Amino acid sequence: MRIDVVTLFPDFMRQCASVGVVGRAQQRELLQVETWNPRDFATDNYRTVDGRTCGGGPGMVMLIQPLRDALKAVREAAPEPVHVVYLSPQGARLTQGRVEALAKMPRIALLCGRYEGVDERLLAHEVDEELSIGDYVLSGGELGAAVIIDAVGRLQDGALNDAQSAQQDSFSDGLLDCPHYAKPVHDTLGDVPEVLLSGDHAAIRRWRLKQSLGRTWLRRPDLLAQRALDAESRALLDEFRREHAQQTRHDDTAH
Ligand code: 4HQ
Repeated sequence: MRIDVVTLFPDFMRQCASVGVVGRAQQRELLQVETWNPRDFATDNYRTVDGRTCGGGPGMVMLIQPLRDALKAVREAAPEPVHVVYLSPQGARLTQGRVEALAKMPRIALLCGRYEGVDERLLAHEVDEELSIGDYVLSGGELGAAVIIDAVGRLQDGALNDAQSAQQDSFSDGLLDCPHYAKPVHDTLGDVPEVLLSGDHAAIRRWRLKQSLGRTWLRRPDLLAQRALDAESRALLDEFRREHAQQTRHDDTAH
């Protein structure tokens, strides 16, 4: 897929997309990231891209014209229709579900605002979807765009090797990830759970699913409420809760 980023900081965005799994996806031509600087589309000698907010008060707003011309260039750079995303705290929260939908599109454009944001009329006419990466305020849309490039880039066919398979991810089934261990089996920090050394693959699968269910119940009960559990998962979560209650009682009486 192709991702076009409209940003005042194109070097930063290219750097973000050049490392790790996503950088490799670009080398393998599974992903193409292009940047467009609105400043290159400004028409005055100062290359102005922002103006005072109408109605007064502090702060600047990104002007329609340079952004409209940048997006026109984006649309004309390749034949496929472009799904334009604007990053802002006013957008819908980014979730793995939305990431998966974006990952299936042939082309998306990420519009990064600075200052107080972008003139509302440009958003109304040129933007298909407004997304937020969380309830906090950033100084620009670039980090949100980097989050989307990373999350979407790693889902491209062939970007992950078998060991990294997206199937095994936290959230791929709406649950948190299970704990992971490597050698040494015994360490002053503790021992690796015995079941993981047993070679019993069915038992290991059940243990991992139980841990995922248990941690989701403990840390993110909101995620569990959103999905119906099958009989096996219900039984495993019950087991986890019993063991957790036992553990808690034990901790309370330990001196
Ligand atoms: N901003 N999720 C304000 C964000 C943000 C977020 C980007 C700050 C847009 C104008 N973007 N600018 N949260 O805080 O995506």
